[in-house]
Amino acid sequence: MIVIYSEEHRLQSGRSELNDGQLVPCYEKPERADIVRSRLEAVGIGPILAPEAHGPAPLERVHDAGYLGFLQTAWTEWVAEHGDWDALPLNWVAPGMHRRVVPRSIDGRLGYYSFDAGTPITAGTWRAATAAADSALTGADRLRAGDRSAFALCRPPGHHAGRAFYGGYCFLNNAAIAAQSLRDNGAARVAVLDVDYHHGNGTQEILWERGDVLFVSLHADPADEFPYFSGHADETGAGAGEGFNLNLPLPWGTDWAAYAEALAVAAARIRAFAPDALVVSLGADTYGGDPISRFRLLSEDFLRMGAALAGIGLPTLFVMEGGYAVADLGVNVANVLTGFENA
Ligand code: SS9
Ligand code: ZN
Repeated sequence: MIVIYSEEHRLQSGRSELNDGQLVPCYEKPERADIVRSRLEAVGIGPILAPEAHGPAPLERVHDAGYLGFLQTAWTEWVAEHGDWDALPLNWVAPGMHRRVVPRSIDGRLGYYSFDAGTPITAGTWRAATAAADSALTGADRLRAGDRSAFALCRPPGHHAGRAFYGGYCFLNNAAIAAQSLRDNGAARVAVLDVDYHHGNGTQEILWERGDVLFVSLHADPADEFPYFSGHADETGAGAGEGFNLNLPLPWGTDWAAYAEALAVAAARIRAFAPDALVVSLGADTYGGDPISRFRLLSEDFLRMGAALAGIGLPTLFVMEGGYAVADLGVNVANVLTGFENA
């Protein structure tokens, strides 16, 4: 399968994130994409191609114009105010406060447009994020051209980014942007299946009122796990989207046997929806060795995951999301794609 990859991912290289009360080196780092790329080369998955630029229009189909403008200028404004150091937010709105007025202050706007302190904006964030979105869009183009599958090796990831917010290492929602592109170019229905360990709260928010794009997510129970305020089983969509959002929260310690059962439920729901294409938000942080996650999948289980995804029987665009056990990330991601191709 064709792999779409941009060197521009390196431009997102934050110094630190707030984790467990400390500023620690960013888990979401350039080495992640490097090791995936080299493993794909080693096992012969490819060719690996650069993305085509798609311009601002497909981003504006999914994200708020004010938010996109903020992301483009945030770094310059931050440096003018505080100097050359990663931009992190420090204040958020609480119930009873107001977010009617967009703050003039860059610090105020960082909080206004975000939901965590783990997602630094750096000099290269906008360029890296747009290259990742272009990779997902180029992958969507491949499906339209008739490919059975494609892999967009996106970095930074996207599934936590909403219409007008960033967080969870994500700025632009690559999977939602690709799904919208498929819709805008002839697909009547598209399904997004999120297998990252964390709930894809951004994708859910973007697709909440959509009956034409089904969102299904397997993830750690938000009662215990980031992002905490999204991902419960009773979140089913609203308006035209009622019934088109399926969350399958799973407990800490989930292994392949339990995961496979939930994946079968997800697959059945997607087949019943009968979409023209499937976008898989592919996080490998369900791996037992992941440093910030608590599922117990083994490397060989990712082969089984790929085979199960192939069993859904749809043209499939894989979009890279999380996975922080860097040494094993290449093997785990390549295993999903190999399992899919060999099914
Ligand atoms: C764990 C902090 C988790 C955010 C994780 C975002 C994952 C994106 N102590 N912080 S796939
Ligand atoms: Zn994740």
